[in-house]
Amino acid sequence: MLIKKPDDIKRSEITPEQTYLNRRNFMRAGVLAGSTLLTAALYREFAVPEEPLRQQGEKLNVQQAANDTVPPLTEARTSFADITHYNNFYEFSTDKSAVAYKARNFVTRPWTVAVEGLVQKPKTFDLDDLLKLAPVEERVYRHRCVEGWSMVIPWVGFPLARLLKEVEPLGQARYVAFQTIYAPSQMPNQSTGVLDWPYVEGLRLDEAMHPLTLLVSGLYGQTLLPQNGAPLRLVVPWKYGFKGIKSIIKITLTSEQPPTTWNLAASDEYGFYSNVNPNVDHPRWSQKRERRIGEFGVRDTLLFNGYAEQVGQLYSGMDLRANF
Ligand SMILES: Nc1nc2c(c(=O)[nH]1)N[C@H]1C(S)=C(S)[C@@H](COP(=O)(O)O)O[C@H]1N2
Ligand SMILES: [Mo]
Repeated sequence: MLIKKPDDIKRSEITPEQTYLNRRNFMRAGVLAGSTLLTAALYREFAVPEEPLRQQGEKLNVQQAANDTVPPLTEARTSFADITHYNNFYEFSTDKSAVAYKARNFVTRPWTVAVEGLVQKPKTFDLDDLLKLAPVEERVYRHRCVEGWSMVIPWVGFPLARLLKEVEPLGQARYVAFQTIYAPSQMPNQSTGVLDWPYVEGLRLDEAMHPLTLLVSGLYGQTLLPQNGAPLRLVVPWKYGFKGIKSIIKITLTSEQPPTTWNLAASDEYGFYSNVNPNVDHPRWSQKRERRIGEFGVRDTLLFNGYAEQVGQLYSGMDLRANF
């Protein structure tokens, strides 16, 4: 297999997660995957109709960030068009440019989010009640995908801590598990073995309670479009993008470290922590640099994606190579 340096990578070629998947599917089918070309051909989706030109969400009543926990970003925001048409959402497609179209009819109402497990007051929230309970604010964060690209996104959301406090975690709770909706009639790839479904993710409780950790319901002042994880997704800005699980229906407080989809798929490549770290390479490629979507050239990747001052102490004393 051909591994390229980030400098050589063109947008359409950054697909290591997908390369892995193809390998797995080939193995399942009893065929040996030898060439990237062949695997790309397998997944190329022909006949993807033209995308709707101007998809818009509903305008949100957004407050300015209420506190000084959010480091100000001077880097340019990625365009709305790129944020909404360059997506990883494998339930719909493994082709980043096809997700927007394939997800366009995804139904996001009515929607409930169950918060349960080791909590005093388990509750299933209707999404609109949940959003009333927690006023949303704008948070401009860097977004770094493990594949080597990044964006700057003005998310709209509220701290996950606000929801967790509402249900009162018990003393034994040490982790938070998240689950995406399972709706194979709407999500075509859930009828395939491309990943184990439903998509699941997890955080340590202190990571989940950190003021930078958001539940997101919008971006650029509008409700999320389906391709970005409508109606509610997680955003953890110091971790690789795959931790930002989309279209969440269940949140469970646990005492044991919960399974995560990418760790289940390839435990040697994707760990539980998945903190952005230029000093710990992925086994098949470097994490030292990244390509900012919409810009030419590459940038240096920052430790904890530039949020070390805010979150570094969560990992003091931990070996970040062993806990990748
Ligand atoms: N349910 C679900 N959540 C998911 C994914 C997915 O395939 N399914 N992809 C992840 C990955 S790899 C990334 S980089 C981000 C992409 O979010 P965006 O499309 O809003 O930029 O979503 C993450 N959340
Ligand atoms: Mo990603």
